[in-house]
Amino acid sequence: MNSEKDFIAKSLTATIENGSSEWSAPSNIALVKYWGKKQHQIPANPSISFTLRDCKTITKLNFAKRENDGNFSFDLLFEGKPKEDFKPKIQKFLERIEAYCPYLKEYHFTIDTENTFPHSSGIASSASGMAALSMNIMSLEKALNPSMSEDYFYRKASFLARLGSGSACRSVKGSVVVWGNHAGIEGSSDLFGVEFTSEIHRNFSNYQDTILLVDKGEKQVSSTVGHDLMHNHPFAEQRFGQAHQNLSAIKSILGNGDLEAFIKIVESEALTLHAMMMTSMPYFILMKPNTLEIINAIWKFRNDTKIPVCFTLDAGANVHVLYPENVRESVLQFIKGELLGYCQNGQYICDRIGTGAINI
Ligand code: 2P0
Repeated sequence: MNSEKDFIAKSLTATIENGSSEWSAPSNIALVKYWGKKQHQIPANPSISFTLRDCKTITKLNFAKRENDGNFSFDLLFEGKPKEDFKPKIQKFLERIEAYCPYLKEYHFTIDTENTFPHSSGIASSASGMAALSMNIMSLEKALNPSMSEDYFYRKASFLARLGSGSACRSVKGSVVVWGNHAGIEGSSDLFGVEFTSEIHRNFSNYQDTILLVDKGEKQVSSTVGHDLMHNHPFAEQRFGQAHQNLSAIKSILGNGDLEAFIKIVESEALTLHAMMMTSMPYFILMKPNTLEIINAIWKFRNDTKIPVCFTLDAGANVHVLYPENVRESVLQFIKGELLGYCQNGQYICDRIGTGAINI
């Protein structure tokens, strides 16, 4: 499975009139960031992420056979109610994946979706949402092609999710997921995410991610636009090279449990991501003053206590606070005492490493 052609559905031997499936898929947080892409969501550099456990999208798909009139036919419900605003994104997704799922126009779909995290919390639901929908589409394809292997099922789900939103391909399977060709990671691919299967040191088991909601407003610049600004970016080639090096380094770190080295790479990646935004043309800043307050407070706390807590950032102002399970109590006390004042309405979400999509 190393070419797009391998993902064109074949052997659709069964006839399915109607049915339903339901999957949850989690959000993920990148350690080495994806920022910059080629056509069809092919990443400009490889990335690696922790899969989250509790921040997820739950999507139910009903399907009923219909006359193929050359159009896609679907209703979209968000928390049980029709949501017209989400439909164009789904329409675009279906158009992108149609070549690989030629059966889609033969069905009417009802897509009923909800998130476990608060709506417009500034946590992107595109990764978990596109992954959950892709799992459901693969459940239908598996019903049409009962001989499909489990390996193909998950790979194609990740492949489809990628076409919906790049980072969504890292939300399908595994606790640590690599997406993008990397010389040191066998089986890694630009087409889909793969589970990081090397041994992971116990320092990282049940690793904690507390998400501090600094700003829940609409971002001024979407990720899609941000990715695009890496074309002709003056530092692009250096950055893509650095991501390869950082992925090699983090691969060793995940094996040897060196938390000091982990912190250096993860924080540098977060700041580099935002540095790319600040040095794009046009340039933009997604961090807020409170993002920097939190970063400085984390550095001071770490310096004073030697507790291995660090931050990372997504394409937004929120801060992900990452730390090992054995320092949970002291870090939560620090967060509650010193960081919540920087959060919008004092809001935060306690999450941790999870394992991927779940069939409900
Ligand atoms: C990541 N981000 O690796 C990076 C770091 C945000 C910061 O991938 O245009 O929603 O749908 O492929 O996946 C967010 O961008 O962008 C993202 P598209 P996506 O997680």
